[in-house]
Amino acid sequence: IICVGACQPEKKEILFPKTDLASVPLIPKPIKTVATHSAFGLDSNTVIYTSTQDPAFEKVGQFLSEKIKGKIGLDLAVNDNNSGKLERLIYINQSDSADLETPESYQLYVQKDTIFVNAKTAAGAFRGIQTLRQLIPEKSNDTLTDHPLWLIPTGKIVDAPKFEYRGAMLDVARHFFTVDEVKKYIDILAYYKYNTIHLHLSDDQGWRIEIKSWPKLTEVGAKTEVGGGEGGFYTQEQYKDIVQYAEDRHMTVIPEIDMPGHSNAASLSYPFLNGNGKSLKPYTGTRVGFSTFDAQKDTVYSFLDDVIGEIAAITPGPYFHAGGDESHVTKKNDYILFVEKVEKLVQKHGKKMIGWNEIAQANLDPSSVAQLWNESHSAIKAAENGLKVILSPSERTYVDMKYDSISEYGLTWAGLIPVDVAYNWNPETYVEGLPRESIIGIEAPLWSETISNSAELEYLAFPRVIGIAELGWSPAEHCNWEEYKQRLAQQVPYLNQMEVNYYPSPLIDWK
Ligand code: TNX
Repeated sequence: IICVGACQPEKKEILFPKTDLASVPLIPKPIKTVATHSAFGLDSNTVIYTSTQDPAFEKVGQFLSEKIKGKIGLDLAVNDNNSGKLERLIYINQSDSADLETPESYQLYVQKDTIFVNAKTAAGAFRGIQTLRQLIPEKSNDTLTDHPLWLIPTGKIVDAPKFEYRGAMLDVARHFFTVDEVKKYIDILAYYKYNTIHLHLSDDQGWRIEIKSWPKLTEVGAKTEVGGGEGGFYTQEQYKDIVQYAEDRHMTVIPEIDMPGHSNAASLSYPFLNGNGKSLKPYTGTRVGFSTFDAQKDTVYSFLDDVIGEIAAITPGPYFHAGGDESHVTKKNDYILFVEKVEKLVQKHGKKMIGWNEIAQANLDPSSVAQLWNESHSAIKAAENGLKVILSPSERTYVDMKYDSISEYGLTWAGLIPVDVAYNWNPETYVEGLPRESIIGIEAPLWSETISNSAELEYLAFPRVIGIAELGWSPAEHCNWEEYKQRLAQQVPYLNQMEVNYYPSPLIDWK
């Protein structure tokens, strides 16, 4: 017998199958899970309530309601005092409990009639509801009743991120990606608890963001991309729209303008910027390291003051990424001078600078951050100078590398990266000599020389970025390939629902 709603107490015997919270294929795996083997029956009488003090909590409740509707079709009211009997309740609660140690920590208690999501901040509640989304089965238990119930296993989850920074980078310069394509990527990243999306907005092949004080950057510099396609750019309004979409998912956008190298598109637009002495032509190939800004000219720095200022003004996050990689035609002294001056400009506009690991050659402020991609010794040097480090070791996290010899897209210079290689490493100990306290987190860069639309992006990103999400969030002792690959196999319903063109790696027994 199953009783819903108006059952008499004496008849209230609910024969739910035994559940096991600990065997739901959650990714990233939470710190602690305790199963109590009963079930919360999510149904049309369920309502969502949130702590009312903070409107950001209500938005988290609305986000959950929308995603539940998208997944199983149920339309749950949020903070609606007229919605009846409060039979089954999801309560998203602001809590100052000392157990919630970081802003993104959360606790999830699933009881028979009530689910509590406790968090100190709305960001923590947002991470918590991603776990809850993953606990909701695709199928209702409609063999028992014509009133469908989606059974959520009861128990308790206590969770917090390993790293404060969990990023994915998208190169929209080599090939342009539309606002909708970027949003789709962000939405999937949020499901796996990423909190940062880094947009590589300029390179030799194209300039991708409107700068009102220097209009030729987009009139000229945005019209090209790898392979000769039409390129494109985001207006400032479109960029703000992406920032808002990310913010709604408690994700930070980090804009990157790559310099002094990787700057052909900018110099083509304004030739006074050019410092390599050669004549300028649009570039649609995939070589690197041939362009540079002129580090000796004051006008270059006033240009950059405007560019950084305009972008900083529409970027709420704390960082501005100034690139700094592969400046092979910039003299070493010029490079150092340039990076140090750009750091000051970034700070003038209220941001902290991030740069690729080459920036460690300069004398930088400890508020700046070095992003390791190819030289461990640079990351160690940066840490010795008090900088924090983001880990993106190319042989593990470069999801633009091919998976294997039959991969359709991707490059190979950092090696082939099958799904297990991208997962099987420990960021906390990977770089020998780099102190744990210096590491703020990890990032998976997706360079776009070989990809130009969502389907191709997804082929390279998925499933590898899902594993990197777990490495960024879960304690090392929970990261085990043999066990992880079973959970990964069970992401198929979600990936199918999102119409994600993931690479069906033969290493995984896909469900
Ligand atoms: C190296 S990684 C680059 C990029 C390329 C990438 C291709 C880095 C900081 N620079 O310019 O797109 O390799 O994998």
